[in-house]
Amino acid sequence: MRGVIITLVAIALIVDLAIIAVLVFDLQPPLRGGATVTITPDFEITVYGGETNINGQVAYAFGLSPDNLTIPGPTFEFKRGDVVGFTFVNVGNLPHTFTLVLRVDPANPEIIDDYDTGQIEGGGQGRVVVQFNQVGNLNYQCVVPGHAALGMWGNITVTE
Ligand SMILES: [Cu+2]
Repeated sequence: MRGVIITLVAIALIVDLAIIAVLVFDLQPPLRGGATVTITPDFEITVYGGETNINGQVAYAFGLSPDNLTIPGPTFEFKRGDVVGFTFVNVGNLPHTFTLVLRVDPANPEIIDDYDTGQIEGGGQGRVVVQFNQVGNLNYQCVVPGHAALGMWGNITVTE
């Protein structure tokens, strides 16, 4: 009997944590492109990213043009409800990602839902479509370990 109760408490905790995770940033629906896209973006943004040189230093960064990558990357400001299609173009040679995260963490990023291009090879492109349903601040980064520490991250703000 005690085992059953402990199991039920554990299940209840897991359910609670899952609900909290959804409420932390309610981004719907988790779209990846292709046949799964069911809504049309209000905005299309092309984000470039890869290895570059900033002030003579090797840097990994994002930008709005291939020859202007910055640390941090461009700040995006949206209104609640905006549907945004991000196309990520890897202008570097190494694999990189464009990924929405709760906060920048080069080693253990907390990826929001499924908003992650996955690793895109040099010269390749990935896509993420997001509806921003909640006011708040979040980040994007490359989730290849260590890349955010070299500069591959940026801010997203959602206002009412
Ligand atoms: Cu990267």
